[in-house]
Amino acid sequence: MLIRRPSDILPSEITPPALYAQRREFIKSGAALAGALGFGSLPAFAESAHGQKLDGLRKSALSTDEKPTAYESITSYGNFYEFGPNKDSPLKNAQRLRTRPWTIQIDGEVKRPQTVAIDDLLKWAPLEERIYRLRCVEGWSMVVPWVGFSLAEVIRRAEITGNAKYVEFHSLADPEQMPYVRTPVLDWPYVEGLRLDEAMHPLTLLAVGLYGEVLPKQNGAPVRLVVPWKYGFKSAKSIVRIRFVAQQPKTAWVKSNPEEYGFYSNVNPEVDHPRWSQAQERRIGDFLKRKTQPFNGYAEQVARLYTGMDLRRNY
Ligand SMILES: Nc1nc2c(c(=O)[nH]1)N[C@H]1C(S)=C(S)[C@@H](COP(=O)(O)O)O[C@H]1N2
Ligand SMILES: [Mo]
Repeated sequence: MLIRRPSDILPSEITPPALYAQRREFIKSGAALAGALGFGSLPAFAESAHGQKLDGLRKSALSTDEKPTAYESITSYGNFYEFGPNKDSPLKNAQRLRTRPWTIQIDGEVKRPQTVAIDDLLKWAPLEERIYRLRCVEGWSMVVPWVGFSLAEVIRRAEITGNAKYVEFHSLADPEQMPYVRTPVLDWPYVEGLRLDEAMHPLTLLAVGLYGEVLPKQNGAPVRLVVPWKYGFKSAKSIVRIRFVAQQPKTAWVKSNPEEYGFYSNVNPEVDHPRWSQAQERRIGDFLKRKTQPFNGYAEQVARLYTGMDLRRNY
């Protein structure tokens, strides 16, 4: 079996997905069908399946007013290397992921390490809909109506010690459920990290849904990170551990190729990837490319986190 490393895939090979006619109408009819079959009152946080509504969502003032990318595109085109190297591998292969029972270990520099069941974690804060831009390091972007709450809520409950300076996020790495964890694409588990102030920023989201529904497995069910001003790979999927640490984490991408992927990975049109420019991006569903914005358009909210830092060196 020939497995290409993600870093060997050229941006010229990345094609936008087909345009789909069915959009939200499809979601609505799916929910109506579930209702007609008597599943209308499914517990909101059961295993993900299309049509499972999340109720009582607040609208967030942090949302962009741009038009969300089609549901079918968001859920069929993405990266989740535990399930394979192609853009449609996650959709095809992630359906075998079991998202219940699911626990998240919260440990490291905390006063009281704990293991929280996902359904308990979900009660820690009210769920919001947050529409964010997502910019992949490969040069494509989407607008995603996520559902979740600020990671800051978890940090507040975690009772961190004064030594906590960074946060690590570990994705599940179970070869029984994730076939490509047997292959050396990355040094598993997928580990990402943030500086504590980045993690505390109100924009930093723990997502448990999209388009008003339970998060699809291919998008990182049951819980994933979303850091909208950074390249997509910072947003770890299917998280099983949140660890507070004193030293800058060694992330899976930095370990695999430090020349190409830095710890910060803030979206920056002025700093090229070694093998391609980052000046432009293709919004999925659009034909023409558009200019990439510093910090993915979130500069006003986050640029102050990096005052005095050389963002060419700290890419
Ligand atoms: N565990 C894990 N998380 C991951 C990835 C991955 O391969 N494994 N890919 C990242 C990349 S490169 C991107 S662009 C986003 C894509 O997520 P989405 O398809 O849900 O938008 O997930 C990120 N999170
Ligand atoms: Mo990405």
